[in-house]
Amino acid sequence: MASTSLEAERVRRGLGRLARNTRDLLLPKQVPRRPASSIGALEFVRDFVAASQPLVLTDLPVQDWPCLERWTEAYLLEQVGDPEVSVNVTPNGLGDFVDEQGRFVKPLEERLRFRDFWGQLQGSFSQTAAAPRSNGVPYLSRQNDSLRDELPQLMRDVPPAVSLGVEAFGNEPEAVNLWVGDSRAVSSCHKDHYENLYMVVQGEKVFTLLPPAAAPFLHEQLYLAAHFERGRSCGDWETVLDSPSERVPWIPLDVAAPDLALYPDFAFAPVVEAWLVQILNRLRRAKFDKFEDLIVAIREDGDFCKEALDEPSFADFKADSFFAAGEGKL
Ligand SMILES: O=C(O)CCC(=O)C(=O)O
Repeated sequence: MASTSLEAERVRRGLGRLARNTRDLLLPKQVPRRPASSIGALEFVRDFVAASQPLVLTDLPVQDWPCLERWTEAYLLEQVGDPEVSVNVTPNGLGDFVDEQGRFVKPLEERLRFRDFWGQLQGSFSQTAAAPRSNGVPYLSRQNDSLRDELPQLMRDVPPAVSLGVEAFGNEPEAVNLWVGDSRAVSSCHKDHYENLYMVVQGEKVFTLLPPAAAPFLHEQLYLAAHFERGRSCGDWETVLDSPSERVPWIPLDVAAPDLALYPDFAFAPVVEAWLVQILNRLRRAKFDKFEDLIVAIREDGDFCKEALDEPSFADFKADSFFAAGEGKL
């Protein structure tokens, strides 16, 4: 018995050292940003993939990504308004999370015409997280190849594969997903065992990223699986245990606001935040030569943001309906 606990302590210390070394030697203070054309597969694999390091690729060529120009509301509704898509709906915006009763809760999956999903999303911009719409927070977030499977009409607007990924990972993409949602939709902390290339077509996306060495410090446990269902009266939601309910391993903590009293090991986990942003391309072309520089500065320095946007040359930018509607969120 004594030797088992000694062994456990030795492993615990070793994992702690690995996490500390990862933080000190490998974790970038900020996720590096590189123009896509400046990096080849060898460098990508050597410096990023093999070392489990994230990278933001900027300046993607518009000719390879027609979606950047084409995906306006009018275009999307014309192309895919009527087909049905699977939409994950939750009362609180949280997909796949551990609730206060210690259940692993999955969203309600509803089939909606794309135009009805879009209408619900637009209708909810005036709502806040504190007062969510009674019919829930919709997030088009199906896995398993949702773009090719449910919206193949849009595949002409993206390359069939990203050549850097094909060369670096050694295969064509196993799944191409399209996810559409607003700022209330939050994916809880989870482990991905696949390499991911993530493209933001419009808006802003923030990732909290943890290297593999953080895994022992995430308080992962088994939870009974449950799902959301709509209640009897409009606006009511119920959490219902799956039948039969399996135990699912999941991470219970909120990495954006971890409760260290409840989850003290998380203090040892190395963490870095990555944010991606894509503003409507027409604004980008019209207003900025060095758009990435402006956005980085805005993100890092709120005062710069205020000053920059107060300059007369940015007046049109600020008045654009995209920002006036509060969607820009910069
Ligand atoms: O976009 C999200 O909300 C989560 C994305 C994700 O979980 C993933 O790419 O693995």
